[in-house]
Amino acid sequence: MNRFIPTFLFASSLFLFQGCSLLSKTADASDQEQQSMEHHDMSNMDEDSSHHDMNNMNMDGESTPGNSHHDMSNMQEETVKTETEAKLTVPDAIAPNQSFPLAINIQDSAGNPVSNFDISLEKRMHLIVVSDDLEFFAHIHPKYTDQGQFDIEPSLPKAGNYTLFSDYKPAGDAERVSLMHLSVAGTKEASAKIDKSSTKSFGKTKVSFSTDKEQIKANEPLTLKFDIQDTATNTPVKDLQPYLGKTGHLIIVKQSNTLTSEDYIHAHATEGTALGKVDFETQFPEPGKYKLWGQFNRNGKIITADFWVNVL
Ligand SMILES: [Cu+2]
Repeated sequence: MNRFIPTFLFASSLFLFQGCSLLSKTADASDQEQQSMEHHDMSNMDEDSSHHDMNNMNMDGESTPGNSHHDMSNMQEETVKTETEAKLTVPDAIAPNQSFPLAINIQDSAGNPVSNFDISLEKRMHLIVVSDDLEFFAHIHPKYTDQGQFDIEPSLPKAGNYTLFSDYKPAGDAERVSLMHLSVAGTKEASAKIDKSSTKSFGKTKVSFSTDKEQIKANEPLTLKFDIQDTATNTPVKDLQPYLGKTGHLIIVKQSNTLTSEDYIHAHATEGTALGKVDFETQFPEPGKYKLWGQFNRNGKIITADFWVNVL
């Protein structure tokens, strides 16, 4: 009897303690769930939401090591998503056709440099530069210096405004796209007329663009098809090689008065297509005119094939 009471007291206090800890665990779990939901909501509002989801969809089902890595980052996106910002530093006056120093500093929301990046498709940063009329396009790779800073010396062909989409992935975090703007000084030339043709030659390469749908409608998944031939022989090219880890890259930008990161899509080629054929699966977020640039590697020479599409 003497021994029973203390045991009983001990047992009941243990029970109470356990009950408490269970309660607090439940509370913790629901807190976490709420937090991660808030993160998710934030990430939806964030710059790289739907486009990147599409992007990731394109990458699913492929089996390169880079891909499974990317899938992991998708899972992390649910819980880890820091806010980042890209700060652009360029000279006050930029002249056409003259190279100039361009620095991009990636910072977190507190203004601290983000200094660790995962390598995505062979690079720490992919930088897409387009003129506002979408006539000019460049896909370049600034060199990582230190303390969140990337440097490159580009040159831009004509006066006017340009938009820069920087695509990067802070270590262990979700991939994102940050937008920047710059202008080149001088008198603006009139934009060239939009070339709507779907077959064009780019040097020794002839590219035909088509889709698997008769009409391209917003928010409908579709396949964008590139048929790549040698102009000399009119036969499918046999010398396509991977470019930045993929058979092809496709950048799509919506024609818009003020470009936002919502206007930007970066898709990757699906694997297993026939000789000289490169397919991309994607969808357009809203009706409008879009310009797309397919990029392919012919034995070390990068072909950039641009086309316009009208999305209903
Ligand atoms: Cu790139």
